[in-house]
Order: sequence, then structure tokens, then C-alpha cells
Amino acid sequence: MSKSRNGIIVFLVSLLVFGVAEVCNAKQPHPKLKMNFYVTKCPEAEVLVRNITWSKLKTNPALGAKLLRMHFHDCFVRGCDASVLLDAVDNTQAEKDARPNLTLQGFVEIDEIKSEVEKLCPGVVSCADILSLAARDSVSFLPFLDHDSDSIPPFKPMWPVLTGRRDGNTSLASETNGNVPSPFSNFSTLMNVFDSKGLDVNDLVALSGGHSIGVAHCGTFSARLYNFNGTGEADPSLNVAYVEILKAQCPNPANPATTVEMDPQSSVSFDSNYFKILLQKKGLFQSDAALLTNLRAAIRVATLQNSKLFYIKFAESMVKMGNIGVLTGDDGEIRKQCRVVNSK
Ligand code: HEM
Ligand SMILES: *[C@@H]1O[C@H](CO)[C@@H](O)[C@H](O)[C@H]1NC(C)=O
Ligand SMILES: *[C@@H]1O[C@H](CO)[C@@H](O)[C@H](O)[C@H]1NC(C)=O
Ligand SMILES: *[C@@H]1O[C@H](CO)[C@@H](O)[C@H](O)[C@H]1NC(C)=O
Ligand SMILES: *[C@@H]1O[C@H](CO)[C@@H](O)[C@H](O)[C@H]1NC(C)=O
Ligand SMILES: CC(=O)N[C@H]1CO[C@H](CO)[C@@H](O)[C@@H]1O
Repeated sequence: MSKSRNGIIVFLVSLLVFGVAEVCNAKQPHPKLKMNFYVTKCPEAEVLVRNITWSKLKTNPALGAKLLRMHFHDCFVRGCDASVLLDAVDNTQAEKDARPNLTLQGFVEIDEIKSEVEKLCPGVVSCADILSLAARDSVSFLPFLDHDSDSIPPFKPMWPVLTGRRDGNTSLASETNGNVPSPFSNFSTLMNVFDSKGLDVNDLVALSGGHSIGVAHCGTFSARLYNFNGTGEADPSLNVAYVEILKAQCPNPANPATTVEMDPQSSVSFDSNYFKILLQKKGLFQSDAALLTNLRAAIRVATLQNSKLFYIKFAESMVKMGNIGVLTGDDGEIRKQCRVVNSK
């Protein structure tokens, strides 16, 4: 059977399964971003980004999670405009200096990709697009980490990345709090933040599945293990046996540098296991557990245990996230270096 017929059947089945309205919404492309925006101005750009991303990822599998989280932080503060990449100027702290992102990593890798892309096509490809592409590419390559040749593994994009974003000129630490939710957030706080970005409860649940990969520092959840909320006990919404495992990894007081896998034994495997362990009360953060405190969200958590469905829904929500507050057309600029705005 041809690919396109396969595609049509998948599409029709998904119409039946998810309902017409939802699919139509999700398929609505951003009016200004497009597929392969650089096809005429820099046709090799996307492949170059992918090649370098692979070369970094194969020696540092943790990079997938770092870049995915960095893309999320970028989009939630001032839109996906690469503001998260800017260094502080003068005495004003930048987004990357704010508390929630004290652990952001991947800046060096983005710089290296950018500098190669600049050699190929100077002043054409934005840092915001490079980050969006590299985040997608690194997560998409995770299933191929044991690919043992010098060639590039098959590329199966986990979600489409539309391009054409331009770079902003402002990055303020003060804007991070309130826009990037804290791990102590309850459901209504999470929902308010996502809603303010045009994302709904289904996006919140699907995107929380990003916690299927990566690690977290003890300080982001240790309050749940010891004297939670002044009770002298652990957080009752956390699995009792899991509390003991976490206490062993994060003694009180913990070494602030210690990290724990968010999805135990599966932290470089991007899959729906996050939702399975969440239902076993093994979500690491209060913000993960909070998804079970709302009926619609909890039903969605149960639904997304199905990995096929998770991949589809995560992809749709990533496209929406990648559209948040983008600068296009004549707005913004194409930065020469991702850490600094162009000089006038
Ligand atoms: C819903 C609200 C969210 C909260 C409160 C939250 C909070 C956090 C926190 C506290 C960490 C640990 C950071 C550290 O200690 O190093 C973390 C890690 C991570 N987050 Fe989230 N996050 C949220 C949503 C998302 C979304 C939407 C994505 C992407 C789609 C995402 C992707 C990640 C990844 C991949 C990591 C692991 C990073 C690493 O391994 O260094 N998160 N998140
Ligand atoms: C990407 O890598 C492939 C395989 O190594 C190579 O053939 C191709 O020329 C590279 N393209 C770019 C733009 O780097
Ligand atoms: C930054 O960008 C905004 C909006 O595009 C623009 O109004 C402002 O003049 C720019 N500031 C600097 C210092 O370039
Ligand atoms: C959620 O947290 C916010 C901020 O900490 C608080 O103001 C609000 O009352 C909490 N909502 C619920 C339902 O607990
Ligand atoms: C924390 O304790 C206060 C007072 O005992 C209680 O009202 C509140 O619901 C508790 N919060 C959580 C998240 O358990
Ligand atoms: C306030 C704060 O924690 N800032 C940190 C932000 O991230 C940088 C780089 O990772 C750290 O050096 C800062 O201490």
C-alpha cells in the first residue's frame, strides 16, 4: 500500500477516534510559520542542524532532555524567540539567570550549531528555529542511540517543526517566574499558565509527558519526602515505596548537585511510561501529581498511557507550543550569535 494511502487511512481513523473538531484545530497551521521555510534561502540548513545535533547527542544522550526543556522555557517566556539563549547585559539578569532555569543546559551545543549554520548561510537562520529544530531532532534520535556506525541513523521526526521564527532582543530573569511554572504548582496554577499561552488541559497533560526523559535535582521534589507541608510525613500523593527509593537518592539535606531520573530506568527513552508511573503515584514533582487532581486531566493521563496516542498528541501540542508568541516577517532579527543581540 502506498504511503499516502496509509496516511489517509491513519487520518480517517484518527478522525473517528479523536473527533473531527479536535483534529481540525490541531491541523491548523500557524499563519506565518511554514514547513521548510529556508528551502530557497538555505536549503541545507535543516539537515545541517540535524547532523550536528546527532553528533552531539551520540556522545551525550542527556542532551535530548536538555534541549527539549530549553525549547519549552524559550517558548513560555516572550514566545519562541530564542530569548532564553541571550546572556545578561550590564547588570540586568537574563532569563537563563532566573531560578527555574538555573539548571538549563545545551547553550554550548546551540552555539556550535549556530556557528556552523552561519558559515553555510550567514544571517539567514534564526536561533529560535535552530533551538526548535535541535530539540525535535535530539529527541527523535533517542531511539537510535546504539546506532553503531559513523553514518547518521534514520530520521523519524517525533513532531513537525514549522520554521520562519525570528529572534527577539530582550531577555529578563524577572519574566521567567510566572511564565515557567514551578514544580510546586497545583493544577489551577499550571492551567492558568498554560491557558495564558493558548494551551489547553490536553496540551498540559501531553506536554508534561516531556518528563518521560531527563533528570531533576533533589531540591525540586525533596520537600515531598521529608516533613511535607509541615506534617512530618511524606507527601501522601507520592507512592510509599517510591518515597523510600527517592530518600535513598536524596538524603536530607541533599547534595544540591544530585539528580534523579524522572522516569526511572527510562530517562533517555521518550515514551508514554511517564503516564503509567504517574498513575502509580510515582510522578516526581507536585506539578506532575497535580495532573491527577483534576478529572479531565486525570482521564487524559490514563488515555496517554497508550504510546501511539501519546506520540500523536505530544506532536500536536509541540506544534502549538512552537507557535507561542513567535516573531515573523519583519519583526525581530536573525541574530548572528545566539547569546547577544546584533549591534545596530
Ligand atoms: C507543566 C509544567 C512543568 C513544570 C512545573 C516543570 C518543571 C521541571 C523541573 C523542576 C525540572 C527539573 C529541573 C532540574 O532540576 O534540573 C524539569 C525538567 C525537565 N522538563 Fe519540565 N516542567 C514542566 C513542563 C515541561 C514541558 C512542557 C516540557 C517539554 C515539553 C518539559 C521538559 C522537561 C525535560 C525534558 C526535563 C529534564 C531536563 C534535564 O534532564 O536536564 N517540562 N521540569
Ligand atoms: C549530513 O550528513 C550526511 C551523512 O553524513 C551527509 O551526507 C550530508 O552531506 C550532511 N549534510 C550537511 C548539510 O551537513
Ligand atoms: C527590540 O525589539 C522591539 C520589538 O521588535 C523594538 O521595538 C525595540 O526597538 C528593540 N530594541 C532594541 C534595543 O533593539
Ligand atoms: C494553587 O496555588 C496557588 C498559588 O500558590 C494558590 O493561590 C491557590 O489557592 C491554590 N489553589 C488551590 C485550588 O489549592
Ligand atoms: C497543607 O496544610 C494546610 C494546613 O494544614 C492544608 O490546608 C493544605 O491543604 C495542605 N496542602 C497540601 C498540598 O496538602
Ligand atoms: C539565580 C540562579 O540560580 N542563576 C543560575 C542560572 O544559571 C546559571 C548557568 O547555569 C547559573 O550559573 C546561575 O547561578
